[in-house]
Amino acid sequence: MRIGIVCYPTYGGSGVVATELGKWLAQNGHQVHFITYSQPQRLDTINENIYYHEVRIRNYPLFEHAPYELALASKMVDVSIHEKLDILHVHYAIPHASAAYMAREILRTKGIYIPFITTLHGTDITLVGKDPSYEPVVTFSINQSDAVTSVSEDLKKETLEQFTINKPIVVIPNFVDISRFKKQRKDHFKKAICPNDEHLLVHVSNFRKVKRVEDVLWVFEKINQVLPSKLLLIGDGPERMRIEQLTRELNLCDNVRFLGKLDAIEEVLSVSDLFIMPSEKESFGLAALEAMACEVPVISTNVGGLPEINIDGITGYMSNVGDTQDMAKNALRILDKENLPRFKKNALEQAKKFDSNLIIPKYVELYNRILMHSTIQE
Ligand code: GMT
Repeated sequence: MRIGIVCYPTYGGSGVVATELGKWLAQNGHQVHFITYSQPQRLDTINENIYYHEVRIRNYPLFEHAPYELALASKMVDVSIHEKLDILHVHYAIPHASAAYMAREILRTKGIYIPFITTLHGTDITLVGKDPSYEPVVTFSINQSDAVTSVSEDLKKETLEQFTINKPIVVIPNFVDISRFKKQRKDHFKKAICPNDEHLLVHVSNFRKVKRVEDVLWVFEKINQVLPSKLLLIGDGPERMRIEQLTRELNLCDNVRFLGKLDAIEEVLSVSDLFIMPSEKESFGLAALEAMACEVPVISTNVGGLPEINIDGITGYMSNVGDTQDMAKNALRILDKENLPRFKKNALEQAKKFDSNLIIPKYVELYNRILMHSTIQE
């Protein structure tokens, strides 16, 4: 199959899922064409089946806002024709689904039918998508998609509650490459960060408000009063400055390190004891799944799709949003040396259920189904 993948190339779950999906498809003999405005963060391997097409936005003094969606739709048309694509798969509804709709309709006027699949990831529905400034276009383009997928049961439910949807939504959860995300021996690294055998806690996100990174610090502060620990914060984003400031105010600078947009996250996860995800909203929680694959238990909130991956009392614990007292209490329970090995083992067992080799074939199956169907409909 020749598949066009459209995604955000930035540090965020939807881009990671799209890129890892494309890499797996390419390794399994499909031809994959990434269409984005810059090289996706995780597109770090060379494969003869992977192509990258950059969307160039031509600016003009008249434009206060560059018309990205038009440039993207035009690029999709161009790539579809010249690379003879079979299908387009767009990740994150805004503006990718409406650009795909436009591309499909332009191609239709040229006698070509390229179906498109929209994967809903989270904030495209739960935060941005339902804003009245986008809602009519989001509803329309979801309904016009040839197929729609969501990354959790909860996101499907929320989409059906918030929008008037007349298309079936197929749930295909996030997945993890367990050959990459696995516990590695990195003792030297652990020793450098935790010279006195402290426990190592970790958080990975794009530092947006919805991630509530300040709660990570409040939880850490409480844990650290009882159990000497270190905290690594991976990622970057709009909240970073505020979090740095809070770290100073809480007098935690000696025990907290900001590592920025790290590529080899699995190396840090390999030496971590606990992952903290105190999000206000989280449609799935890919970063938590990657941690679990590296045998790291999870302290999370109980929102969105998190209960679908973090099993309370088994792979970690869940608390209400903002209840940092409960999160710290649960964290100490996990870090107890009697309990930690069991939680680590359970985290890995749970992650294995989301192995890419088990989940990604569901996308391939969907592509085949849509292609069969759209040939008949043409
Ligand atoms: O907030 C992020 O981490 C990025 C965001 C995105 O769409 O880029 O992630 C969403 O998609 C991920 C992949 O499907 C999910 O694992 C995340 O839970 C989801 N984030 C939110 O719902 C806040």
